[in-house]
Amino acid sequence: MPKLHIVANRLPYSISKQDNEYQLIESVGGLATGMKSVYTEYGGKWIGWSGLNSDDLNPKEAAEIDALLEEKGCATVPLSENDILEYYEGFSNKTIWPLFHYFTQYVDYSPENWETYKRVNQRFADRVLDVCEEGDTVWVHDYQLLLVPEMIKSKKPGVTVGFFLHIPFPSYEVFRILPWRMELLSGMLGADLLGFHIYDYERHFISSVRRLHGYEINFNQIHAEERIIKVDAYPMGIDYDKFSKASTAVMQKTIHERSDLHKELEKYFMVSPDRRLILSIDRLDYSKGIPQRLKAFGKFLEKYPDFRGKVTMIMLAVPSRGHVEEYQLLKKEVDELVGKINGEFGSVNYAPVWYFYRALPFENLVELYNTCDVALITPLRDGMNLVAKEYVASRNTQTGVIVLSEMAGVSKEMGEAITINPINEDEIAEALNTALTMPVEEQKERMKYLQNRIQRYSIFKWAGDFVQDLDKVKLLQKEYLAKKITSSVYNEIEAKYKKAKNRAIFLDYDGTLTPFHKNPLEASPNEELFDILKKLIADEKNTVTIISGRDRYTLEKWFADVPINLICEHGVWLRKLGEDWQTLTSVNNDWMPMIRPILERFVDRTPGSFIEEKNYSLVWHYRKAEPDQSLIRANELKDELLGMVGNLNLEIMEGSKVIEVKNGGINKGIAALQFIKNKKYDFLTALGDDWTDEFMFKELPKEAISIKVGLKRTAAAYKLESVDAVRDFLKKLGDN
Ligand code: ADQ
Repeated sequence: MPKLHIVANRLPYSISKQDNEYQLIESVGGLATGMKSVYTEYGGKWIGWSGLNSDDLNPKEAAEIDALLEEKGCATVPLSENDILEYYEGFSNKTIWPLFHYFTQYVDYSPENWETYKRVNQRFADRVLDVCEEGDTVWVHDYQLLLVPEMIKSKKPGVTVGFFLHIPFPSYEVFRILPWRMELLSGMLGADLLGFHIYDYERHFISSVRRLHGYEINFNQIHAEERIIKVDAYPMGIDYDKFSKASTAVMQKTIHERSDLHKELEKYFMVSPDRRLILSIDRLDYSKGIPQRLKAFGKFLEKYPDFRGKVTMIMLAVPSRGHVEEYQLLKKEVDELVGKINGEFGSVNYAPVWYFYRALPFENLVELYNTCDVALITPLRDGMNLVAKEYVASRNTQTGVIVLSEMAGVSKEMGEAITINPINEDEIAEALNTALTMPVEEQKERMKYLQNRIQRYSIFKWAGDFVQDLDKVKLLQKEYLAKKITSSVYNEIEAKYKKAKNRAIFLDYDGTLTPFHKNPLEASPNEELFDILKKLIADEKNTVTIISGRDRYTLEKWFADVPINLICEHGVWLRKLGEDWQTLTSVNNDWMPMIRPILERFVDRTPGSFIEEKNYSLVWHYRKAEPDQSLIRANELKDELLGMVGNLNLEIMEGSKVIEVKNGGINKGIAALQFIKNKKYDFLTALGDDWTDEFMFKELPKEAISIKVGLKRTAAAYKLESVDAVRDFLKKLGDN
């Protein structure tokens, strides 16, 4: 039974030592909760770091801890002091974290840290390879382990790898700054399914892949050399019922059972019933916008003096990454700002900000969610932000308002929150006023929608969806790989070839016999290709035809010394060996003056693109243009042309980085059929790589050996992965 394993920087337990004995403390974080349900159900392991410095442990202690964790299905990856410094605090938290959150000024480009990051990622991957078998599934988490997917895939290609990034993936313009961008991207592309919280991160990732790797991308499928890789958005959820139930339980406690914090909160409201509480909760991190939030709160008190003495902000900041300088400076700034606001607006019995610099037990957290009227969540950047969802889940009365940064992934799911720009202190101050004066009915109306949505897409649904899609991606890959020409498939084809007396061989040119060239005019055949073709032609049983969208002059020139049949312009022109050029159908060019100006307009607006004029068609080439822009332009052009071509009996053909407008009723399929109609062939093969070749694959008789070059969906019976594979294939046939 295939298993599912989880890999994350941290294991879902931390270790404490009591009376000289090690004990495990279960993590209560969202990821731990969600993933535990997954890996235990599928009988897998959780691979990660225990949180301890391995230099501090003697071998006996390390073995004792490993054994404890082993019992819980965990496999440990040890980290030494230097690893922690350079891999975790260094490359993960001082390089990737700031860069992916758009804090380029904080990025540390230390090559030593990069080396350690690679080494430690390899250690994680090796541990995974120890515990998993071909056929298993591995789900890798987050930015500390970007290289792990490829490290697993390259050793065990039969393992299905999923990867989820919990932080934003930045735009290409930011990602490209990293000297190691290519390695990181290749590392991630070892996965079969990549998940992000929201579509924007997915889009940024795809754009980096397109620009750096040049892979062909169809919507959210990346056509890598050997595999289809799927990319999708899965907004991470929370254990909704846990918060909701805890919130009810907290409220049902008798006075004696209530926590100290709860009693304090009640006392606060006893002073005056129109008092209000605003809640602010995060790890103390510069990405969370805490200083800006404090300043905005100051502005609010200044602008709305009636609220002074009546509104308090409870600010929880969980200590985080305290060894990193930026975090120490942030702590100082926050301390000072809290002091300043309390000094300026506070009084003997009123503190505007209650500041807690520590983690709180779950129960206290729920008490705060339950009691506070407004959640003020204003990160400058945040992958998702689970605090917003936890607040929603804890509001059993359905009152409460969220003021939310548009820079948090969660804002995409919370249209009912009051969204603000986290830098705009005035806007936040206004939003606080709106939130605090919002009628209860409106609060309930908004909260009802939020609760429905957040409850539905819980952490369990999120994890389940991802795992299900991992299964689906396996099926998708099979569909694409099913018809690969393996050596046994080749032998069958060769046997048919040997037996045949009359063979017709149709060969597309660009992308099939020869790789694409930035400048199509420079893609002439080389000696190797001539040798392959000449050998095939030398066999009298073979009728070899190049069937291409190119114009006849170019092909005639390139193949002047080769006795080969040519079909050009997708079937408009035909030249049989020893005969003159003939058109296969009656066509005219009257439409060209109408269509040319449209294409010219697109050339003007798309630098690097150009028009090719053939006898019976016009082609807009955009291979040399900027990839993302030209893709948008290509869609616009298609749109515009589609409105015109019907009346003119024209067809629009989309090839590889080209859009071609031509007379209707002509294509490579019709041309190939015309070509073979007067003779009986007992071996038919057609090779091509793009959409225009699909006509051949569809039109030729069923017994034809149709071969698609590349990984895209096709009507062909077989596939070869590249031009090199095509050349090998033809060379072997020709050697017979
Ligand atoms: P974080 O940056 O840690 O997570 P967030 O999603 O808000 O941000 O999660 C914080 C968690 O810590 C919440 O579950 C919250 O309850 C808890 N917490 C906060 N303050 C606490 C306190 N004082 N005491 C106890 N617990 C406290 C990263 C990304 C996010 C992404 C998550 C999940 O940065 O963008 O949402 O991963 O993918």
